[in-house]
Amino acid sequence: MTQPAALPAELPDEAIRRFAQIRDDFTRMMLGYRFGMEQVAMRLEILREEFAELHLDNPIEHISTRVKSPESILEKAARQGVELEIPDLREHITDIAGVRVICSFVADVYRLVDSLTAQADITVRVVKDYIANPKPNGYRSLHVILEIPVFLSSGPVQVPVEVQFRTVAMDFWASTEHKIFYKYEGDVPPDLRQRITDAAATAARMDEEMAQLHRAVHGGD
Ligand code: 0O2
Repeated sequence: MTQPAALPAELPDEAIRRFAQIRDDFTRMMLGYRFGMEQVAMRLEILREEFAELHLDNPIEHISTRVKSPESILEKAARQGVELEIPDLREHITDIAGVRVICSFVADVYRLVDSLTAQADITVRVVKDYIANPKPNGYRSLHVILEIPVFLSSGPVQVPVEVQFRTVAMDFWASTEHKIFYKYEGDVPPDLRQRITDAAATAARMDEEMAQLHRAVHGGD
């Protein structure tokens, strides 16, 4: 078993004890998020394999996962005025564990959300439908913050996981927009901002065109 790193001997016992407690609590919290995220990804993989094996229309193109870094959690907590205590972080920072699911068609997004959230031990906390109501810059995706149980040695914990569902076209726009914002460090000139928003509309038209082609070939509404 890995032993925790030794602390400097000159620190008072109480400070060492408190530090070790915070470190262990934080490690346990992050483990819970990782396991929760892996559980959600596994549930989605099961659906994907089921669709594939039964030769049904597979709605899932790609699944990715990430746990927010401690720096990014602390930065978001500071930005939102959240206390740097574990119960406060648990309550208010709901995207520590993230899963992103890329679907072929918009209809697949809604079909998949329904299949996942119908599972008996999954609780939906928040749904943000930026497909029905895109952000002003054109960002589209469906975000679901759900809770899934994770069974640790200390007992079960309900872990919130943010799942972002989007189409390939939405994902292409979002990842490219993210890069452009990074390059300009958030200060994008207005004409470029407008072009980014126009590009989001182009991506939405592409989704609609592909859905129409799919219906023309395979039927359906
Ligand atoms: P990362 O690395 O992808 O996790 P906040 O998280 O404070 O921004 P809120 O209300 O908690 O705000 O969440 P929101 O806006 O519903 O969703 C936040 C996440 O959605 C972001 O996470 C992005 O992944 C994605 N997102 C939201 N808006 C945009 C956008 O305009 N462009 C792009 N490319 N992605 C967006 P993070 O933490 O920013 O990053």
